[in-house]
Amino acid sequence: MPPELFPETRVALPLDPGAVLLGGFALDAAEELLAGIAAIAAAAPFRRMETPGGRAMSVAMTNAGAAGWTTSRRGYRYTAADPLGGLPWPPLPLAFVALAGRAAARAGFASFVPDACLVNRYEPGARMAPHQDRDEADLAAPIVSVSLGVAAVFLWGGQARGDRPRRVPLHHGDVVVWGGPARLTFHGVDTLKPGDHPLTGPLRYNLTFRKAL
Ligand code: MD6
Ligand code: FE
Repeated sequence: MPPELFPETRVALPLDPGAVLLGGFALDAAEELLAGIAAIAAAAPFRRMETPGGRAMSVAMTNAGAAGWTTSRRGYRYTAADPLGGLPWPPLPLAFVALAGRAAARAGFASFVPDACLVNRYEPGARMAPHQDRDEADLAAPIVSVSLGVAAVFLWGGQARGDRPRRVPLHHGDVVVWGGPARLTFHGVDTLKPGDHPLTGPLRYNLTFRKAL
């Protein structure tokens, strides 16, 4: 369906100072982004990483860019190489960098050039426990997060772990940008419900762009 018939899906919804949901911002780029994800995964396959506590994450992950986020028994870190195989992470496709920069600018963060893209893949039942993104060297840069495929419920918390989160639906093509006073907000993703999307089947993908180095 042509998204321009549904202007409400292109609305910017402020979540907090420094954080905004750009509804449908990535719709036009979605197929290109999914093709890029397939190319990234061909070089650096999705895998369920281990938490420092020794449990396998329910979300499968891979990365593109100069730095990739990993977790293992040794903790959370950014690495230049994929620990599976030891090669550098695949390059960030230019279309990814361009989209992230446009979204950041739309949210008021000029000149955002990411060097890391974490690719998350959710199957039904997968979830992301509430956390802060604080492993990046440059916390002055925002984060740009793109949702593709089956919709999920984003849990948008506060500055303290105990703050009760708001439940924000994230649909295919939605982009969340946050930075500044919202940069360390606690957030997570509720358990993915069974669904079916024309482009991804039962899966949800999420791209999070950061300046990690
Ligand atoms: C997800 N996202 O949407 C998980 N982190 O699949 C995140 O954990 C996240 O969306 C930082 C910034 C944006 C995000
Ligand atoms: Fe996060």
